[in-house]
Amino acid sequence: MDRSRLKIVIFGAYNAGKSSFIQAIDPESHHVEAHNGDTPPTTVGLDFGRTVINNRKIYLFGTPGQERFEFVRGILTRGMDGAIVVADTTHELDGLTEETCHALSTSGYPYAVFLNKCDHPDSRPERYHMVTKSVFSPEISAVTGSNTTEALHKFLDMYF
Ligand SMILES: Nc1nc2c(ncn2[C@@H]2O[C@H](COP(=O)(O)OP(=O)(O)OP(=O)(O)O)[C@@H](O)[C@H]2O)c(=O)[nH]1
Ligand SMILES: [Mg+2]
Repeated sequence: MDRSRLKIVIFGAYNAGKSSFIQAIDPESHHVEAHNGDTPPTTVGLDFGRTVINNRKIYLFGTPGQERFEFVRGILTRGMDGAIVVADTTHELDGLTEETCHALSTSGYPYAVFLNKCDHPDSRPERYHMVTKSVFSPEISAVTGSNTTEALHKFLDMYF
């Protein structure tokens, strides 16, 4: 397998911080969103970002958080080398995150759970204990950028 390029797919619930994480890693990342009236914009298609770590090209593909975009998630996982689940630690563990972690744990793909929004006063990373027990699960903040690059480096070092 060609390990000089890696496709990493970013999963996570609606509003978890997937787009923000990709933006933190690659400020020039591209992002497709839908504007519907006064609700906050949400990702319809995908986010795409890239970076180079240890001479390796890393391609990050963000998946849409909303259930109705399930088909897009299916397309984005083709050719995936590894996955990162972004978890919103200001909210309780949700069904999509739990199902995604379960599916990844039985799939054999390298994956990690990035505990996001740790800068927020309501952040409680222990909410995700059930899905982080035996998985690399660093605490990050996608908006401040805190620990984002370091966590991605460690994840890649662990598996690739
Ligand atoms: N305090 C805090 N807010 C964050 C953090 N990451 C994301 N947010 C906020 O959470 C909201 C959602 O962030 P997005 O990056 O759009 O989340 P997403 O997972 O891409 O959302 P969808 O694509 O709609 O599912 C935004 O208002 C962000 O500013 C973080 O680390 N800390
Ligand atoms: Mg998004």
